[in-house]
Amino acid sequence: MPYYVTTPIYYVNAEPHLGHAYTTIAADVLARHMRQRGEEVFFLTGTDEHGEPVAQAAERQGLEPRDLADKNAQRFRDLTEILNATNDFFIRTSDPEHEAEVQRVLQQVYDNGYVYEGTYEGWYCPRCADFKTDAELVDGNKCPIHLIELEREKEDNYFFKLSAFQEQLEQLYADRPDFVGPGVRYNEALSFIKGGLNDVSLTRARLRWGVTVPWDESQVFYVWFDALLNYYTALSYAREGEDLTDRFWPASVHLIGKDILKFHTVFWPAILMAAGIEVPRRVYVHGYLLMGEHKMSKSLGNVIDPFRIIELYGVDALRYYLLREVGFGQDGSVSPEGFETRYDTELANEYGNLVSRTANMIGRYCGGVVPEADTSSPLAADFDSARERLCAQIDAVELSAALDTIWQLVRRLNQYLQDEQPWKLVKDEAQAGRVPAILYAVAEGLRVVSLLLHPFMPDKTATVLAALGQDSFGLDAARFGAVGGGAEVGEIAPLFPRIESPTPA
Ligand code: ME8
Repeated sequence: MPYYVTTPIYYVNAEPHLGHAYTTIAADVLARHMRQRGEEVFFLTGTDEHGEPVAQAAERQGLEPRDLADKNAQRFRDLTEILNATNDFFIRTSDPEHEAEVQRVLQQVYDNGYVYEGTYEGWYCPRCADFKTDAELVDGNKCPIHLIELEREKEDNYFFKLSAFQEQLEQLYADRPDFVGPGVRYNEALSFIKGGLNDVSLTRARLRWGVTVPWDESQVFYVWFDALLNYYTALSYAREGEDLTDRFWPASVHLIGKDILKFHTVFWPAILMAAGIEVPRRVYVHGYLLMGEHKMSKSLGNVIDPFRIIELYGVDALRYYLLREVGFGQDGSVSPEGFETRYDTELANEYGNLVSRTANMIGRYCGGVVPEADTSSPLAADFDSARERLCAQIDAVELSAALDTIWQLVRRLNQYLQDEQPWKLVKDEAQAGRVPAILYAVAEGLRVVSLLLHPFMPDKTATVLAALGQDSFGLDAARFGAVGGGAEVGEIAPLFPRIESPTPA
């Protein structure tokens, strides 16, 4: 079945930070892994450009919303590229094709009888582009996420009859326990629904920066409906002259952070039902990257710049660190110190050293060629069961668990070398004959583990695989013993060289 994975589309009201990089990296790991399995994959990311958050940020900077959007959309595109993300398309909600498709779908919702005129009054957070209930406010009348004072807003606009989907949504959750993952987020979404759904405002009367409402051109659509629809509209124009909707819809998985759970697990399926479109297969919700105890966020100003880390340490180290340090699905703290520790102890000492020791020994003891040997190594069973486990973990979007499965193999190989000590055996005439089989097993293990690791660290693993004579990345080849000896092992420069940590500015 084709695999369609998405990230949220990011607001262009500010520059990208590490939190945005996190979701894009995770989605890229899924996309790359599924391609390794031979699936047909479509991977979408992009930018959310309409609404108050962007209009207000532009005003603060003395810019037109479109100019701010152009500037920051380019920064998000740059991020996608520097992260080595293999997205098939980058959507901008200011694309005219997207706008036309939003109008078409929401007109359908209107024609189906799920829209009415009303007056809205409530606490509105312009940064969230969302109304808050009294129960959600903190410190009097502050937004619980952005900690800014909120104002009460009142306006006449059009409402979406979310309440009409109470039963259908409950049924969806009953029928599909994996609609939302992990389980704790499924429960959160379901209890929100069971708490009783109120209708929501679908349009804004005061704002100009948005998609015009086709049945009342004095209004624009509320940015969240315009934004959510990106996942669907992109397929209609991502590839010139081709409509990919039938092939890839419904999406396999929408990856999101927990800040936008309600929109994706409640509003999104409801609006699709109202338009008569199939709902996605799954929404997977990851946790927050924290700085100390606080969510890393542009409004709190405690953000880490991913461009800077990549410039210093390379993109693969960052990709690895984020998925290793923070259990995917949970919140977790990140820090420069934590990053450096994992860089030194795991990337340089465990994987990097394994690679250079293996290449050196094959150079010195085997004339630089992976020895031909019996493929029935004691390592084979561990590697093959790990591959199965990894695929199941990726299917369940358990990315940190998947990375741990791989890392146990890296450790298994280091342990094997430590136990066998081929550098001692070569000096003992009675034992030296065992060395080729040992080095074959390590080289073969390294080849398999590098294939499994490829989606997480595409550049470094490609270097290792090329040195081992493996130039394709399909998972079919990731079986221990699938390749015999004979590969000429080239020179491999240290994969993770020591980096002097920069002095704080
Ligand atoms: O919400 N930890 O855009 P946004 C982990 N435009 N992930 C984080 C993070 C953190 N500290 N900070 C940001 C929007 N993210 C809307 C989405 S989708 C139809 C519209 C990631 O720029 C995470 O994926 O505020 C989060 O959900 C997203 O960035 C929010 O990005």
